[in-house]
Parts: sequence; structure tokens; C-alpha cells
Amino acid sequence: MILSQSKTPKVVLTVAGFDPSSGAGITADLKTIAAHGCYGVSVITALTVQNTRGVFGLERVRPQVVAESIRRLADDFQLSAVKVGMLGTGEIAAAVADILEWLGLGNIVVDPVMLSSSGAELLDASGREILKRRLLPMATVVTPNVDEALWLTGRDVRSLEQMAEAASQIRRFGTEAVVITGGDLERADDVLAFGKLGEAEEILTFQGDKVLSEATHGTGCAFSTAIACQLAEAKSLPEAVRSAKQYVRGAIENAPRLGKGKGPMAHLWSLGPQSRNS
Ligand code: PXL
Repeated sequence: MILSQSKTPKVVLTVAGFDPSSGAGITADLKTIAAHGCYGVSVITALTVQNTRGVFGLERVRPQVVAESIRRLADDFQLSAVKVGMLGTGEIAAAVADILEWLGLGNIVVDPVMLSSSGAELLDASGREILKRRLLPMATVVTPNVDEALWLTGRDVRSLEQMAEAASQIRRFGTEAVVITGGDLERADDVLAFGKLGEAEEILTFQGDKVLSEATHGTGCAFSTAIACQLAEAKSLPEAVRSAKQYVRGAIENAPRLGKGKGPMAHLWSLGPQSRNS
């Protein structure tokens, strides 16, 4: 008999939508989790009809099925971190908020997905309200891009100062930490605001070099999931953000040329040459 020598991996749950092209959503998240040496479990909130050129339709999963799946997974696995991505509707967002609140899990990374990169609506109006009022307060960290930060604050977010102000403002929804990603700006710097509630706030800037590439579909999904994996491994938040940024940069730089639109990244690039184009 051969005894397995492998150590037990951290289990990371992703609650997100399905993108059939695997550039974004659940399958991209699972690749990201694998690249970090964690074990991924997943609950789909909605199927998108999608390729690299755009989103053409949406089929939502019943909220009870989403909540029950999360509950059954939590019954069975020790979930070391949770990434919450596309939720679709207010009903699904409320079901996810209810079950996560009830389970009392830690290391919750909320990616406030509202639109696809091609402009399709991935969260309805009531879902946006539930995201703000219920999911942000239970998040360990929230990862808006500048458009999502604009929606959450009502203010233009372009300069580093504006990113820092917006991150502080979003923390007032009751979330411990906010990292605003600047990948859509001229310089791809990210700004993290964090601190225990009621204590002094720290602001950190993570400098990025803009990589000119068509393979930017799902960068937000990969970034938030990479942070969840780092938190699962007990890394500090600044360490988690620094490492997730490096991971996404590598995934863009190593991206295969696939599809006729905004192509996928190389999620498994860090596993070496054989996995680089997966
Ligand atoms: O990148 C946002 C996003 C999140 N989740 C799913 C998506 C997209 C963008 O297309 O399809 C399922």
C-alpha cells in the first residue's frame, strides 16, 4: 500500500457566475485556486452565455439551491476562505448573505461584480443594494475596480488620492478593508485601505506597470480569488494584495492568444511551462 504524503490543502470556496469561455467566473476561479496550491470548491449563481467577445444571455440559479450548496459544502469541508463574485440578482445576493452570516465564516473576499468587461449587467438594482448593505459589512476585504468604486461612492475615482479617499469611504459601509484596483487606469496602481474598525486606518499603494494586452478578461475575478487563497494561507492583507497583483500580472504576461475578443489569461502560469497555456 502506498501512503499519500501530500499535506491537506486549504479549501477555498468561490461563489460566482459561470463563464463558458473560462476567462472569468467559476472555472477561472478554480484555476486560480489550483495555481495557489489550495483546493477549490464552488457554487454557481448564474450561467452566462458568453465568449471572449461578450455576454449574450443569463440564466440564474434558484437562490435556495445556491444557499443549500454553500451550507452542504460548509458541513463537509473546513472552508479557509470564501470569494464572492457575480451574484446576478437581489434574491441570490440575499440568500448568499443569509447563509454566510449564519455560518460565520472568516476570510470573505467580496468582488463587487456589476458589469462584465463588455458592459453586460451582472447584478440587478436590488442586488446592488444588498451588496452594499449586507455583504460589504461582512467582508474581510472588498475589491472594486475604479468603475465599481465610482458606483459605491458616487465620486469619480482616477487619481491615487481619489482612490485612497474612495477606499476610506467604502470602508464606512462597515468593511474592514478595501482594495481599489487601477488596472483600467493609465498606471495600474492599486490602493488598499485597512484597519480594525474604530482604529486608525492605514493606506498602502501597490505600484503596477501597465501590461498592454488583450488578455484582460477576468482580471478582477483572478485578483480577488488570489487574495482569498493568500488569506486562506494566513498571509497578511498587504502580503495577500502584493502577491495577488504579481500573480495577475504573470497571468496576463503569459496569456495564450485565444478567441476573437478579450482573451483569457494564463491562470496556471505559475505552475511552470507545461501548464502555462491552460
Ligand atoms: O469580470 C466580471 C465577471 C464575473 N463573473 C462572470 C463574468 C464576468 C465578466 O464577464 O462573466 C461570470
